[in-house]
Amino acid sequence: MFQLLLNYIHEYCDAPRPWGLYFQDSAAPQMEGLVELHDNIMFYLIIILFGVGWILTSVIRNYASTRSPISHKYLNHGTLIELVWTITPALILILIAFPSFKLLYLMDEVSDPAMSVLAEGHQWYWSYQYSDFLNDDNENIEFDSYMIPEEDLEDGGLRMLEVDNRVILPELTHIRFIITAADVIHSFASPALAIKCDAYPGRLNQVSVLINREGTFYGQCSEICGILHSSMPIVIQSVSIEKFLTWLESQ
Ligand SMILES: [Cu+2]
Repeated sequence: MFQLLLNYIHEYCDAPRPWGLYFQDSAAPQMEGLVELHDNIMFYLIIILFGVGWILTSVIRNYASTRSPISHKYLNHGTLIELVWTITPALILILIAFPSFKLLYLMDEVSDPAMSVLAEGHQWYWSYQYSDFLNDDNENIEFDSYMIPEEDLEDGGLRMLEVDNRVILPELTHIRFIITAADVIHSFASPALAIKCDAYPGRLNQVSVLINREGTFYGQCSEICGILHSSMPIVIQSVSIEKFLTWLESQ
């Protein structure tokens, strides 16, 4: 029973929901960082929103009145207010820029990965290669991952998101994704893992990820790449290391 519940959680609880407006639940340290940066910026944004809103309503309501704190006093010229509205935004921008750059360079770092996965975008599917592992025929483990069309979906399968071959990855392991494309520009993306990386033909881009829990994470190609751009989803399933080894064994 418990196992059944756990399977359900791992299978469905990270799936995107209709009308989902906020981030998906994070499953990687980078995503925690992004959510934190977002909340940080929202803090300043709300202060600015209310500040500007107050000034605007004040100007509209009291424009002709001598009681007006803003519109009357600074109708022609005001050195002080000009200094304030120049320096304050500059300071706020600096306050936003520092954590932003910190996160940007932190996410750029690919530190000593335990394994690499090559993801190659094609019109219109993804193919994956586990170049660190060989199968019984001494070949790299590689497979294509196609979307399952709506009429072939099993009960509970997600429309336009389910694929025939998922990317299986171990949890709590430093993984490097090498991302490229075979034909046109695609983009490899998984919101819960904070991955979004352009896939260019003839170029290898890399991102690193550490998935900190088990789960099934959905993403989509995020660069308009042709008529079936919306039909090349990405499904990354994170499992325990034992399960990952069993899966490797079966390839
Ligand atoms: Cu694409």
